[in-house]
Amino acid sequence: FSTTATHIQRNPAYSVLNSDDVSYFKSILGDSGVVQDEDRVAVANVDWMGKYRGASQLLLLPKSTTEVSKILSYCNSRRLAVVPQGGNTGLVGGSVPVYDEVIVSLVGMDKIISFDNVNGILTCEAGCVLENLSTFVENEGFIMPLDLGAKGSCHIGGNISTNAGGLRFIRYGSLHGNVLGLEVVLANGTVLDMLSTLRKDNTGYDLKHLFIARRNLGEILSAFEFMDHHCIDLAMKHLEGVQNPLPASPYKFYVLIETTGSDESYDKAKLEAFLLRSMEDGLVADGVIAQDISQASNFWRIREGISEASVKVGAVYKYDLSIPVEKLYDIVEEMRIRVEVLGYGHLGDGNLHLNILSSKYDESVLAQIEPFVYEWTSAQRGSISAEHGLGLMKAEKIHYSKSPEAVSLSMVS
Ligand code: 2HG
Ligand code: ZN
Repeated sequence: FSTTATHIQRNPAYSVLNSDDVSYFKSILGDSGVVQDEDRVAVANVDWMGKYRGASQLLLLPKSTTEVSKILSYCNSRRLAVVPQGGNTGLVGGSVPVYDEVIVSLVGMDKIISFDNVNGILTCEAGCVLENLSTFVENEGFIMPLDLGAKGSCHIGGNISTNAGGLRFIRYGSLHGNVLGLEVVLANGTVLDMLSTLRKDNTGYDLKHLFIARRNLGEILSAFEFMDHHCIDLAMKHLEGVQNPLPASPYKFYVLIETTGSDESYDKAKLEAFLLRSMEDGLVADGVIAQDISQASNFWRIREGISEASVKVGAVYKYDLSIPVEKLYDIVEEMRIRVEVLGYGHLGDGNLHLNILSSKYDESVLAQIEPFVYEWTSAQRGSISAEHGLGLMKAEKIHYSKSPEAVSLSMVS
């Protein structure tokens, strides 16, 4: 064989592994997590094409984030070079050592942690084999947005680290666009918890049933907006020239669904069937479908005009929160005990716009809202800035949504 990496010189600043190092690793991983057996280490030293080959003496098999963190923290302090390894199916020599790096294989971290079948969110460890994940979600009626030839061996961690494209890219776009959160161990062992958007607990609130719309309309759904009746009342009162398409309807919630497919008559039939079925099932009490562009823009005018209508009252305090969809409206109801509130937003993204109305800006009103809103959102592991940004308003509040490690990392990067 030949290795194409020989032009890279081993950096003399890296230490050479010794027996104390091996003893330390055994103390954290146990004997079975520390592999020195020549045959087993040899397999991990070479890529599957036999093209790239390193000379590592040690293969480590952590089983948890804590163990990965301890390994990296130790290697960092000892200046031992490390190569992380997943399914070792790469084509560019990225998953094997070049010299004597310690190989940290994620093969033992192959657990599916949770699957939220309301929102279609999978949380799993980095060492899960792609095909196993596909089979798992397919049994739940979903599919992975990634498929590729090496699926039987490659790990999702490696897929994400290389932003693997594969066979479904044309439909679902890049894998990074499908990753909602990550837990990351930095080279110095620091654990960065950026998983917050993945933590769903599914304690049922009726709003989650509205997600059935998402499943039924699937590929043609292009907007899924919700607003409570306070929003509709306010829009009717303050916006000129808009009409309530459901005039005699004292319902608590309204949803505006837009579909954009390639065949108008097919889309319309699908939407009508969905509405009919939802009404029969009691999920939806009443609904109308826009018959032409001008009706459709009237519907949109109501939804888009809520923000504009909210400032007509005098003063408005605006919060832009990402919250697990099942809990999305709980905060609105909790706030309503104290102040006048509008709840609306992008339900499809779990993004609530919480608007608090007041006759004037006043410290005593603000004291009713903050820090409660931020603390509540933080306790749900939500985000205090879903789409509007932090700005002057929330520059000092970032810690409610990001760990100190993540904040300090973004300061230096
Ligand atoms: C919207 O979705 C905008 O209407 C504005 O993001 C939200 O004013 C707001 O709170
Ligand atoms: Zn918005």
